[in-house]
Amino acid sequence: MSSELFAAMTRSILDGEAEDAADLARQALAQGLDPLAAINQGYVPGIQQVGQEFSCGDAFLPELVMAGEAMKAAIAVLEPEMARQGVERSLEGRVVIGTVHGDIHDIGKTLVGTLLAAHGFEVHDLGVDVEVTRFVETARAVKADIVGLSALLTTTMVVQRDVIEALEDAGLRPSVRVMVGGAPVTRQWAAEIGAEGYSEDAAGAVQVARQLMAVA
Ligand code: B1M
Repeated sequence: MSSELFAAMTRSILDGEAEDAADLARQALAQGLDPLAAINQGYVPGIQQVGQEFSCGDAFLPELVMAGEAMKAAIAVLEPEMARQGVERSLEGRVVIGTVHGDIHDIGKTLVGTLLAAHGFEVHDLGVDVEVTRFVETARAVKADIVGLSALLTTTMVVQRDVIEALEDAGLRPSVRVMVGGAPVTRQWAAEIGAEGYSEDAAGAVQVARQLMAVA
């Protein structure tokens, strides 16, 4: 029963058990479950609960770290299958993606990058804590169509605006479109800073990236 498996996945994140999380991911693949459904219905509820407990003071940094590691262990098992499902697609566009300077949250950003690659985009993932200038230099070097900026902290989402301004100063706008995302980021914020694209999740990011290519 997939609901029992999803509940066990949630538990593995709450307990910060990376090996359990990875084993359950293997079981999901063996049962032919959609890897993205496993992430969204199994693991994400767990990490969201840990986040809530952390903000209320019911969980502490070590628990946050362990939950994050468990989440990454599960995604590492599921990622190849997500990538495999996207093979043999034509090139949809070039994306430079990263988590902005000051921010080391990489789970959501990596998920977005993996799904974009699985759907035919050439993805240049710069990792986390990426300096503003690095986004600009890479966008120029690879002739990016889209720059994707992830931010998970209210203190770092402002860096998304810095990157947009730096792209403008470098003369790369409007040929380079910008998509923003991350837990504190909203459609309203995207509009305020002049980002053409916003998505609240990874599947939506693929749709948004396609729309951005269509109007390019
Ligand atoms: Co941090 N953390 N964390 N954390 N952490 C949050 C974000 C927080 C909301 C927790 C809380 O208090 N409730 C809070 C931020 C509060 C705020 O700013 N208002 C917080 C804090 C405070 C911190 C520290 C400051 C804690 C400390 O040190 N005292 C610290 C900051 C470090 C830093 O970055 N400088 C910190 C550290 C960490 C860990 C390292 C322990 C770990 C990250 C591990 C890792 O990434 N390798 C961690 C974790 C795990 C979280 C929570 C619990 C989960 C984040 C996550 O991975 N979610 C998080 C609480 C929460 O978000 N509910 C929290 C799962 C992931 C699939 O979702 O990343 O949202 P998400 O990505 C989604 C969408 O947002 C969207 O699609 C993704 C997939 O569906 N999306 C995009 C993301 N990027 C996108 C880009 C796009 C489009 C869509 O286009 C380009």
